[in-house]
Amino acid sequence: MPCSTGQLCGSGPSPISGGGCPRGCWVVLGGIWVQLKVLSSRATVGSTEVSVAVTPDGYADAVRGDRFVMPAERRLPLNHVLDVLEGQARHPGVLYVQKQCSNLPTELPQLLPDLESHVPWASEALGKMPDAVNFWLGEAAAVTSLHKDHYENLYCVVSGEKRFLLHPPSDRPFIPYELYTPATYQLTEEDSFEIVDEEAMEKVPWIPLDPLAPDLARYPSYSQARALCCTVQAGEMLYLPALWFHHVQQSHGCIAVNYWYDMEYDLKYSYFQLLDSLTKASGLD
Ligand SMILES: O=C(O)CCC(=O)C(=O)O
Repeated sequence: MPCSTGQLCGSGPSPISGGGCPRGCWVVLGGIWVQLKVLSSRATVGSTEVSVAVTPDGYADAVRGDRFVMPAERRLPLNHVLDVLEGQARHPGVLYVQKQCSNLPTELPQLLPDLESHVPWASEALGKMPDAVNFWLGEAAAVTSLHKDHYENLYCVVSGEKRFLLHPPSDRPFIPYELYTPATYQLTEEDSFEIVDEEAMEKVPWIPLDPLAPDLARYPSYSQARALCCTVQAGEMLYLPALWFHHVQQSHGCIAVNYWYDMEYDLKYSYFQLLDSLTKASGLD
């Protein structure tokens, strides 16, 4: 059973936030108190347009049928996103501000004075600065499907909570991958969604399995995988090591900022590549 092996990190109320943290709160980053006044006032960033992933069901970058489907992307003022989240305005589909590759400095530079540009202890330990600082704000229905990245991920929750389901890289033999034709959701004039193939793109290897409801008849090896679950609350930070598989859910309106440090392509990476190749060669995939 997924998540039967207990908690990876604390899930009690943050000593700082007292369990609740409206817009504007204090978080601890490696022992340093940092005032994150993210969204402390709609006046600061409300009129700023941000990229928003829009999907019919909350799943961006996920397998749907025989396709790997990416979200429709809309540019919306942050105020509008907040209004939709608060039920004051309507927009078709499920919204998630989640454009990666440093959407915080590129799309919301007004917030930069309110947070640290890096996590000092992590930068010291890893011997480098982050490649990207990302801002996340989404509806409860927005879910990130199981995947892994080549980043050391320092994931800070500012408001609300995120629920991570994690697998170590050593679970790779039990986690299925298949090749999918890439496609993108498009919003029609009638506010419905169409799936349009990305003809020019190569097939995408992706994980078809939903760890919350694994199809064990189709993917029996997954029963040997052992998931770890943790809830990261406002004021807390998760260190999610590179190559760990992760599936992410959130509370409604959760705000998070994370720091991606490129991994070292060292022995750890080579071992993972070996395991990956052996898994494919043995037909376990
Ligand atoms: O917060 C999320 O929804 C996903 C985060 C994630 O996948 C990442 O930081 O790599």
